[in-house]
Formats: sequence, structure tokens, C-alpha cells
Amino acid sequence: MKRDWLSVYLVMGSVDCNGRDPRDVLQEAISGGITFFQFREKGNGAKVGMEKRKLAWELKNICKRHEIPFIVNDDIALAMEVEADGVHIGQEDTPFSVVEERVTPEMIIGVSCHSLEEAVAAVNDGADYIGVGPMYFTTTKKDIREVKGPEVIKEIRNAGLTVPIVGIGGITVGNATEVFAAGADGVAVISAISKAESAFEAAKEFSQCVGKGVEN
Ligand code: TZP
Ligand code: MG
Repeated sequence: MKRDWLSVYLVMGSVDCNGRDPRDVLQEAISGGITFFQFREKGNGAKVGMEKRKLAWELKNICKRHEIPFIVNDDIALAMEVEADGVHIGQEDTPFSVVEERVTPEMIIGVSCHSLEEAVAAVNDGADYIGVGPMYFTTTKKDIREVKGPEVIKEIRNAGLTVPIVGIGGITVGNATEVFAAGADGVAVISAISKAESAFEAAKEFSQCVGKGVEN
């Protein structure tokens, strides 16, 4: 996979859109410049079964039209059904070796990591990229791990790991440059785009932060 695909990574499901139509939010975010998308249909009121599958197909088709890679969170069967470009798994989800057997070789596998140890394990497993977080406090995910900030990314880079990295958790236009400065290739964002008054403007502002990391 290309490292710069991760630059502005929108993660989103129907419950993250403040009652707006997720298809419109995704479309706007794409117009604003997001580079990667993960369908994460989780939390209170999330769609299941046929409704979840229908939404996955619709969002995947929007991504496909704009050549934005489409990743599915945790649901391998769904990823295969909609011919997703990849899957993203957390530490408590389906183990990497099982996922690897179920997807096709060209599919991207992303893994959530919270520490250097987990990052090393994910790289050894063969992860195509890792999501590191939570960078900052967030209420979007309820069962978050301890907030360690962009320091964890620095630690992973200082250990010599070159794996593509996105920071995740509480990232805003105001703190995104700290995440890039720590060594991330991109920022993975839910609410700062999906709940923004304009997903277009928010995505545009994030794309202007890319690569602007200043050491502090
Ligand atoms: N994993 C760690 S934090 C988080 C996930 C999925 C939620 C990120 O959401 P937000 O709204 O960008 O803080
Ligand atoms: Mg998960």
C-alpha cells in the first residue's frame, strides 16, 4: 500500500454523523480531500444485518467512484462481500493469522496498537499499517485505552519501525500537526470530520495539515 494513502483517513459509521446521511458526509469529505476511508459501524444504534450490508455497499461504491480505498472495521465476511480494499482489526478482534487466511493477498490489513510492544507484534504479523492511539481524549469510542499522546508514535519510530502509521483518537485540526511531527504518515479521524458543520471544510483543513509536522 502507498504510505500517503493514509494522510487523511476518515473512519465513520452511521451513528457518527449527527443524524446526517452518512453517504452525504462521505461524499463531502471526499470532495474536501480525504485519502482513505474505514467503515466502522459501531456503538449505540449502529446498523446490523441487511441494513449494515446495504450501507457498506453504498459507501464502498462512493469510495470506488473516487478511487478512495475502502476498509471495513473488524467484519471480515462483510469486507469480502463488498470487495473491500482491506480490513482493520483491533487487539481484541479476530487474530491476524485468521484474518490473513480469510482475505485475498492484495487486501490491506490494518491493526490498532497502543504501545511499542503491540506495534512490533503487528509488524511481525505482517500488518500493512498500524493505527496508534488514542492520541488524545475522545468520547467517540467508549472502551478506549490510556491516552499516551503522540509520544507513542515517536517511541515506535525511535525503535526503527518504518511501518505506515496513523494516529487516532481525539485528533482535530488544532493538534494534527503534533501527530505528524511525531512520525505519523496520517491522521485517522471520526468526529472532527463526521460531526463537523461542513465535512468538506473539515477534510480540507486536515489535508492542509499533512506533512506540516513541526518538532516541538
Ligand atoms: N480508536 C481509538 S480512539 C477511536 C478509535 C476508533 C475513536 C476516534 O474518534 P474521534 O472522534 O476521532 O476521537
Ligand atoms: Mg475493532
